Amino acid sequence: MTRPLRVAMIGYGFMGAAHSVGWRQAPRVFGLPAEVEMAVVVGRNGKAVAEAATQWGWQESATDWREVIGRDDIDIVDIVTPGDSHAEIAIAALEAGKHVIVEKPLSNTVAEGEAMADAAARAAERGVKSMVGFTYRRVPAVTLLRDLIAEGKIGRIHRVRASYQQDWLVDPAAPLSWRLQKELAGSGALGDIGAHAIDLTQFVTGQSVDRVSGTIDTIIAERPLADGSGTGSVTVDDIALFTGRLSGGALASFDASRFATGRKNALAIEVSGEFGALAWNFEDLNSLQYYDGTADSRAQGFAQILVTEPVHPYVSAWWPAGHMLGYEHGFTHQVVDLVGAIADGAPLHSSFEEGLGVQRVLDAVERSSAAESAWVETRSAVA
Ligand code: SOE
Repeated sequence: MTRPLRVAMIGYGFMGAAHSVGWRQAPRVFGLPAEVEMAVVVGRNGKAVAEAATQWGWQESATDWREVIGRDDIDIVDIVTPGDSHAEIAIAALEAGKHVIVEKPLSNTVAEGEAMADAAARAAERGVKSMVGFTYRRVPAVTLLRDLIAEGKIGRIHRVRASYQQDWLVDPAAPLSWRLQKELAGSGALGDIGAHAIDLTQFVTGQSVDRVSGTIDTIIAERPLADGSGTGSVTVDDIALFTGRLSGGALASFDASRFATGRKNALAIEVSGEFGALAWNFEDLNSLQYYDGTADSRAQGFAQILVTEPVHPYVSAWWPAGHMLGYEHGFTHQVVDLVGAIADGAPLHSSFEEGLGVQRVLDAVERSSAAESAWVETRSAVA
């Protein structure tokens, strides 16, 4: 029998916790084609990473990712560090022959993303798999939404509305975390959560966002440093608004904000087509709204499909029909798909190439905003 696939996770913040849940649950709940072992978690602070290892069930902890990547007993490298180290770690891991999963967004810049996609393509020739953690694709209702569009249920796509709203930066006392520094995070709301809205749009429609026009804004430019030693500059956007033209011709609008007062994690997408529409939002993540424009006109209206049945994607491995899933299940499904691709050669989506595509859209939005070419003075007035 072949030995288990042994995983090293680099990083151990919020996403480290979420990925750990995925690695722990997937082999227990799904019949995976290979055994998986949570071998080692890596971080710079030895004491803190050792505690994380104990809490989440990793066999050991380490402080030097290069040494871990060089180990023969490691098969998969899971990267959950801030974006500034994604390219270096992922390329080194791929060149060492390790399968790689990296948190979104793929990289901080298009140039890094291109180097990563090149490294992934070269590694793929040797059977090495790579994946970007666009987890929301793997929410059963989102996968179903994609499947129904692909089957033609709503016909030609006319319009997409994608929005991701959070409010954790409304408080001026919120400290200057790494997510607010361009050199660490790449961008702000745009890349952190707008990337999900772009990815979902491209995933469910099967179309690329080919052109954009956008505006980004920073509302609070100076924030307290986490260690209390003063303040520092916010160098990323707080809000990103943009429109996009899809490869099939339809218009899409995108709205990403970490200043949406009262909205905690409101990711939503609605796709309007010639025969109907489909809508999903994270706050009701087991439901898919479906409007069938071909139904008897007296009985038309958005219907709620509860995506909790064994016929639905990923669901049959979990609970009896009708029992709900949550945020963490997407991370488990991500592991199921990656291990399936490694062990059985099952097709894998959210490739580095797709991650690079999202990166190109993020970059285009920033360039569009800097150019301000879309602004037209209106001479409107209010009383
Ligand atoms: C922070 O805004 C964040 O954790 C994102 O980075 C994640 O991708 C999203 O799932 C939740 O919000």
